Amino acid sequence: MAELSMEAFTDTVINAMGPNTSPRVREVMTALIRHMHDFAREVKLTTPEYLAACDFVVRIGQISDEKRNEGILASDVFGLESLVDFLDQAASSAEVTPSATSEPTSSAILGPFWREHSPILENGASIVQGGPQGESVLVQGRVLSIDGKPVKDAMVAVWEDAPNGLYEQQDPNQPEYNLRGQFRTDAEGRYAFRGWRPVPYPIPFDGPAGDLLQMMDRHPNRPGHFHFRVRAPGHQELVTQVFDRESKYVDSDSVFAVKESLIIDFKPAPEGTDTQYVVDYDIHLQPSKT
Ligand code: MBD
Ligand code: FE
Repeated sequence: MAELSMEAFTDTVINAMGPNTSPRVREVMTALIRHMHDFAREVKLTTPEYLAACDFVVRIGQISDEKRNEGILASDVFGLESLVDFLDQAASSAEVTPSATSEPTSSAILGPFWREHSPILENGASIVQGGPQGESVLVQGRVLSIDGKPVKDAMVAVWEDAPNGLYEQQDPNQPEYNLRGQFRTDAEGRYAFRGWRPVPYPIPFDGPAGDLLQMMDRHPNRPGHFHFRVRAPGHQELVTQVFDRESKYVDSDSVFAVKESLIIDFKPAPEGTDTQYVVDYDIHLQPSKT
């Protein structure tokens, strides 16, 4: 058999897909195969390098469990989760209605530390259950539709790392669901919670994601941030993060999630209040797609 040309070889692999493949799978796989093959040709990938890449994928699986998602972490280091977030947001802001009085709040990546079923707490309650102490902050604001109307019964889920730079599931010394909570907005769309002023921290770098960072001579740090996931009747879900303007690494987030509109200010609280800082933060949601 004559050797196939490089290009013809790629077509042979693509054309091996059968007629029962769905159109989307065909579209995605065609592009994936083409880009993978072009990539290997461009860098003249060697067999040892190819085997190292397979081993990298194996190690992502081996180090992952219900508390550690190395797949998300490694893709974050490549900027892939943030790129997908940009694409998603560009697609959904193309449909912003003319009656809108404000921009929808920008999204940001979910990351590897989200957990479903965090405690449902009263507005104004603290998400601190124990663990290391930090600087206290009260975060408060309203959830509004982009036409300016308050959104009642939105569930605002928040999560953050502890003042030692570890999320609850990374740290055996923190109570289960520490620094996580969900808050239901009232008739004016208000939510409020107390927590610690988030601190910068390194993403876990003792596994394959860390090896990647090291190979590329990059640091593992993220600026201090709160995560939000907001789900409300009649509105599109919002997953985002807000970043402390004064935090180190705001300009060099290791996972490329910072957007200018998501940078917030921690204001010193008035004398005599029971918190050191206050953050006022309104969230603007887009109506559901019809
Ligand atoms: C995080 O805390 C995070 O929020 C993201 C997106 C990636 C790694 C660690
Ligand atoms: Fe995070």
